[in-house]
Amino acid sequence: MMLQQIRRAGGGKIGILLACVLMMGVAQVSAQPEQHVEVSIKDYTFRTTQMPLQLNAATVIHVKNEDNVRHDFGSTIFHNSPTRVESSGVITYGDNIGGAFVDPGRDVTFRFVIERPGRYQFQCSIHTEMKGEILLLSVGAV
Ligand SMILES: [Cu+2]
Repeated sequence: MMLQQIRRAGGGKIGILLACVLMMGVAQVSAQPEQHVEVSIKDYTFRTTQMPLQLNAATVIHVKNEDNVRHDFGSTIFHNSPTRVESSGVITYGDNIGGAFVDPGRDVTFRFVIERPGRYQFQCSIHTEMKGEILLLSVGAV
């Protein structure tokens, strides 16, 4: 609980750092590790692998473009969430980003905290038939 308050008040960096310290030092404490969503793009199709996602936990979406053309990963999932985007070694931050373009053979990593449960669509704005979905469960929901 204390971790969440610090993360909200002080920004993501402090929270993530603290989470690492907690995990190394006190194995019994159920500090939440990062939860990962892997998205690969091949043959103009999104393929998604995700574990059950929980609210208010550090979340990483990794998008890899295995095609020979440029694609886009666009979604409302990042709206109103401070998001760190790493693309080809360049790191940018935004509170309301709509996604990122992924060049052929490259990958993009999004780091953020999801605060609203639901089904989040994502799509490629270049090839509008390309769509996918990320499902976010609410903690404690039965
Ligand atoms: Cu595309």
